Amino acid sequence: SVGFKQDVPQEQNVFLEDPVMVSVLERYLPEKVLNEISPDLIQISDWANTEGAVLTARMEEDQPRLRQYDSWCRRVDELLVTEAWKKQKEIAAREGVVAIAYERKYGEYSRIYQMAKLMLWTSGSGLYSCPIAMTDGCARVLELNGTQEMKDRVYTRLISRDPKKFITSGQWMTERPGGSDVGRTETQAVWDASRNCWSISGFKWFSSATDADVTMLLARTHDPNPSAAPGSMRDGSKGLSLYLANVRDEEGKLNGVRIHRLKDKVGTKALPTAELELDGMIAQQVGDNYRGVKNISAILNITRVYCGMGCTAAMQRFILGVKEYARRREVFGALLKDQPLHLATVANMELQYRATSQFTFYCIAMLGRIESLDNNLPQVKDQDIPLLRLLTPILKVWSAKNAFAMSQEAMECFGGQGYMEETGLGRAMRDVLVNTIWEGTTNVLSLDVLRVMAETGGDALNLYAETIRGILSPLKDQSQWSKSVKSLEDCLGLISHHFTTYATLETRNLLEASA
Ligand code: MFK
Ligand code: FAD
Repeated sequence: SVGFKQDVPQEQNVFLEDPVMVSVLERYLPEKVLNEISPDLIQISDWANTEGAVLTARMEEDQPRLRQYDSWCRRVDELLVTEAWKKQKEIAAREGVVAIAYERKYGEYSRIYQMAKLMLWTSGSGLYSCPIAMTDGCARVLELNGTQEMKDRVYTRLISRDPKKFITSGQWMTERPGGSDVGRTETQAVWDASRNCWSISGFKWFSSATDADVTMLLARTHDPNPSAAPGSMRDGSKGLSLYLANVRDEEGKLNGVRIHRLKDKVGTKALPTAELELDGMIAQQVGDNYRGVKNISAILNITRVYCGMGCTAAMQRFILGVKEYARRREVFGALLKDQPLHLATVANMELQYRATSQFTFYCIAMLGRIESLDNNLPQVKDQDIPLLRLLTPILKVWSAKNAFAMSQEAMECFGGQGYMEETGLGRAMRDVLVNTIWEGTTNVLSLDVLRVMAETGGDALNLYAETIRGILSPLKDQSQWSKSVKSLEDCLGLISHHFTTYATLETRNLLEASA
């Protein structure tokens, strides 16, 4: 057709095009490590734009389906996922997206390397980042609390780079009476002496990775003591234990699971999220009896950092896309990039992205140091544990709200085209939105922050104040700072101020470097 044709925004190698990411990595990684991992970060960014983009499009077009009955009306509950989804599993193994964190080749820096790679991989992963997050969390639980048998049989495969060995894990917590309030769990675990295992029955209301090989799940434990009255259980969350189960047996038959139905979701369409009925699922207990919530919290604390990483990755794509379009779209006689008001909008988005990426990697660096504690490396700081415990729920909440707000700004920056499905912004907006809900909603995580404050008698907050002393001049006097924090809003406001200050300092450094 004749007439105007818009100069098309081009895909970019995100790692090479984003000075913010490089600068954040420079802050946390020794030069030698950054030099060594950079080629891998460049190649994964290229992959996300090429094979990753093709696979993601296929996964979106051909969404998971459930074939519940065969032609003879026998219940089969066959979950049908695309070849593209299966291929993602293979790629995840080969690229070591879980393995890097556990091989610990770079000691405390391994987590930073892994999360940087995940950030660049995630846009091409078509939501496979979700099972990867849960797999990583499961690996951490088994590393901390698994028996040697669980480590040999399961853990080694969760962290394998061999696609033939690599397995993924689910995380089944949410039930119909309560997702936030898991103390209302109805699912029960009964000791089966004849099979020397636990037998689990109940109903799990959300299972994101229904094609996972194994799963971690919570269930209310029947008192295994032979002298206990049959069926005796404890109420609330103090009656729950953590279990590990194979989802299918070696022939692919479901292990006491019926797939009730697949969820019809607002976004994350490529992800096979299902409702599951459990009837005699064979499982092993992980960690102590009745410590289920505490034991599964190691997964929550990993997957919540993944949410931070995933939101940062989405924001990175939004800002790079918006800037690329602003270089090509002309309005009222000037490119968008030269229109002051548009520039102000983009600058604000850029600051949000920078602050979020600073915050995310600040937490990831701590996670890496804590995990290297297992190897007794000397550089671990004791303060990291309470600090990360305090900051993880805040990161999750803050990044999720920021990323969704930014998805709206990004859409608007593309004008009417932004609202078209073909630009992918609608999908990105729907997908990023879920981060406000899964792995804990905003208010539930706000209460988690208060839980940490109560449990540590304010020590975690004081540690934080100490850590940022000197960065924020008005807050130099720690005692004053602690006094000024009277509410959760104050706490969030100050943390936001801290990372926005980091982002501003970083902007100054970048400007000086480019001058
Ligand atoms: C790219 C991103 C991909 C991400 C993929 C995600 C896929 C989606 C998967 C899901 O959504 S899985 C379901 C996620 N579900 C949640 O996040 C549940 C949200 N609800 C909460 O977090 C509640 O606060 C909680 C379930 C923990 C409340 O349980 P309780 O038992 O009523 O709380 P309680 O009694 O305060 O805590 C029990 C113990 O756990 C306490 O320790 P003690 O018994 O020793 O005192 C707490 O300190 C401890 N605890 C709770 N949260 C903790 C924790 N410990 C460490 N870290 C935490 N986060
Ligand atoms: P509720 O807990 O009923 O929350 C409803 C509202 O009440 C929320 O606004 C919440 O903030 C508020 N609220 C709750 N408690 C309080 C309180 N004390 N004070 C103030 N407000 C409160 N779960 C899994 O276990 N495994 C999965 O794989 C999984 N995958 C998911 C995939 C998707 C796409 C989605 C959307 C969810 C998934 N979930 C999964 C479930 C998710 O973790 C829960 O939906 C979430 O934790 C909230 O629980 P709920 O749905 O029961 O809501």
